[in-house]
Amino acid sequence: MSETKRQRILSGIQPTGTFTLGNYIGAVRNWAALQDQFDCLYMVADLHALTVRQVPAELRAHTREAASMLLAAGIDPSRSILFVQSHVPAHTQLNWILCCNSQFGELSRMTQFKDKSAKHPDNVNGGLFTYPALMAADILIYNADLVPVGQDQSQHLELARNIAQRFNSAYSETFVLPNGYITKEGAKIMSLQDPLHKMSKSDTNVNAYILMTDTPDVILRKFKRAVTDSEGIVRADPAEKPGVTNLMSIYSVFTGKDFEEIQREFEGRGYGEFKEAVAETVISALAPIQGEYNRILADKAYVDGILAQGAAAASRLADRMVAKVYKKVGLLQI
Ligand code: AQP
Repeated sequence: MSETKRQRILSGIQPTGTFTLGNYIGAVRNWAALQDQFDCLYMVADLHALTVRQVPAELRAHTREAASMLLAAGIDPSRSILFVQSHVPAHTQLNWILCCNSQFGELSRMTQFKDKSAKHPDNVNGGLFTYPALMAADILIYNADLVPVGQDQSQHLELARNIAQRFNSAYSETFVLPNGYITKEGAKIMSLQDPLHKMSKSDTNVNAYILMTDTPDVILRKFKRAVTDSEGIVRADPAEKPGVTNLMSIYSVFTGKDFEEIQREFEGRGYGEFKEAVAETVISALAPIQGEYNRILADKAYVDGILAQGAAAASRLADRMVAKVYKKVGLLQI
């Protein structure tokens, strides 16, 4: 009896700060579940983080913290490959080849490049511009079939497909064309202070986000301060009531209730009570993860051991692909 090969998934997260509730709901929470169905590679994308200026000591700390949080959130190193991007040099080797197969015009059209350039006008660097080629390398180097992405990354995934297709037609079939994997719970969580923008870990306003490590008091306080509107009715309306709708999305994720049920539950009750209920569900959902996280983070040797094992396993796959690509493009093999 022939066994069907499991599809391969690759996903990454930047160690640009402590993960937010947005990172958890939109990405990390789903990663653990995907392990049942797919062969998964999960990467702490430290090289991508460098496209924005980082404090070296903080980047190092955040990288180990990110790995610890992924383990705490259920990534199982005996089933998945968990690694740090810079520990697998093949990513940067393939990146150069893919940069040489990307066009200036297509890279210029990336909205993330435009957004981040506007956000950091003093540091519009080459890495920020060629970021999508490195992201393409991250995916194509493992022949990943599926990439779980939020809407914000779909343009980059499309570009990765275009680069792969261009390479395949110039040099013969080499890369699998990756598809986006949209999880149904992949809600986009918005800033608590400016609900028209997504919740981001690098936001300068600490009240804009809930961190995965925030204490119950801090979580409650941040939700109490969340921007809503003057209507005083808990109902979903993304255009007119983005703040309340965002809180409803968060409540829905952790309670499993849909918007109608939530609306009924809080009928005739004010925003104060609603915000407290949202905070309570988040506090209890995060408590077990926080406990695990603190335990794992304290065991540096364990985390580093997992990352070394992950780097070795990822390198075995990635080095093979780079060797193949170098040969195809005509680099001399000796
Ligand atoms: N607010 C969000 N809601 C849902 N999903 C989100 N993600 C990020 N923010 C939200 C998802 O998290 C994954 C990893 O993201 P990343 O760290 O690689 O970069 P990012 O998307 O730029 O995340 P941040 O928190 O906004 O980081 P900074 O502030 O450094 O730019 C991705 O799958 C993303 O969709």
